[in-house]
Amino acid sequence: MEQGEPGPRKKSWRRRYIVLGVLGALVLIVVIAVVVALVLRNDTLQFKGIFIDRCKKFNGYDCKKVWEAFEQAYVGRDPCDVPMEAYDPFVAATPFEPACNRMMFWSKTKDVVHEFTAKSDCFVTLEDTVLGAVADGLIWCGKEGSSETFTTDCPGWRDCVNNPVRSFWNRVSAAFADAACGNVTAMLNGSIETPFSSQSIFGSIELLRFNSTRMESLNIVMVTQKNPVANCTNESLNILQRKLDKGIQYYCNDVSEAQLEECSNNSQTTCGACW
Ligand code: N1C
Repeated sequence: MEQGEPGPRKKSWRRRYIVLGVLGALVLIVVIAVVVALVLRNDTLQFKGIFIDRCKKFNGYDCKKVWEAFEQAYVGRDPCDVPMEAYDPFVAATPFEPACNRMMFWSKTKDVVHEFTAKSDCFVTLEDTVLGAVADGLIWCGKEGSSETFTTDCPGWRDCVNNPVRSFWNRVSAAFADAACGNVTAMLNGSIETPFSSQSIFGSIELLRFNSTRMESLNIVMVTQKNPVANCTNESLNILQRKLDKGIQYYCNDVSEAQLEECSNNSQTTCGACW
């Protein structure tokens, strides 16, 4: 062996350092991945973030207070035991000015309605107000003994009636209908056999809260496709009329989807004068 060359002992130490270094780096990567996964999986933080961001798009609300009023309804509670009244504080924290003559209700036509209202600024749905916007399309629930918000494994419509999502929509729909004023529009689906259902939120809550001291008329827009299954002569609409406060005028128009599209594309159109 020549002088100055690393001996076998030195070589093995160097190898050990390298192995230790690689192992250390691997452990670090795993730790970082676990932390990132935990943060991303933190339902409460994610859900709250979406909620607050949506709330902030509306002026004049204390979004921290709005969030607290919302989460107290279901956090720490059995997710099958959240009545609609649990959201009373949330409704109290989100007062809104009703847009008389421009309020839009719907049943089984969510996509068509929002396609329509997104293009023309004429109508305001519940999801256009802070009341509905913060939770639109979301799922959430709590658990007894926990202060977290969960977004998976929450009870659905079939599991139990008093679940946090259903009770929320019941409560905010009631608040929206309580404020309905002037000439009100509702879009129903002419592609199903019973466009009006007494079990829907529209039929079981909103319609029953329409009040003739504030409202003048209810204008049903029956959205029809090429081969409509139902139109304004549909029997279910007789039930609707019977349930409507007597002082409110009832009208119904069959409007094709193509016609609706034309209405929303036509910027000259004055609001509501399209059908
Ligand atoms: O049960 P629905 O319709 O008749 O409820 C619609 C009715 C509308 O007029 C809205 O004002 O009630 C209000 N509303 C919402 O704004 C809303 N956004 C999202 C009711 N439900 C809403 N969602 C979800 O759609 C919610 O999860 C609920 O269960 C469905 C109701 O849809 P539907 O049966 O077509």
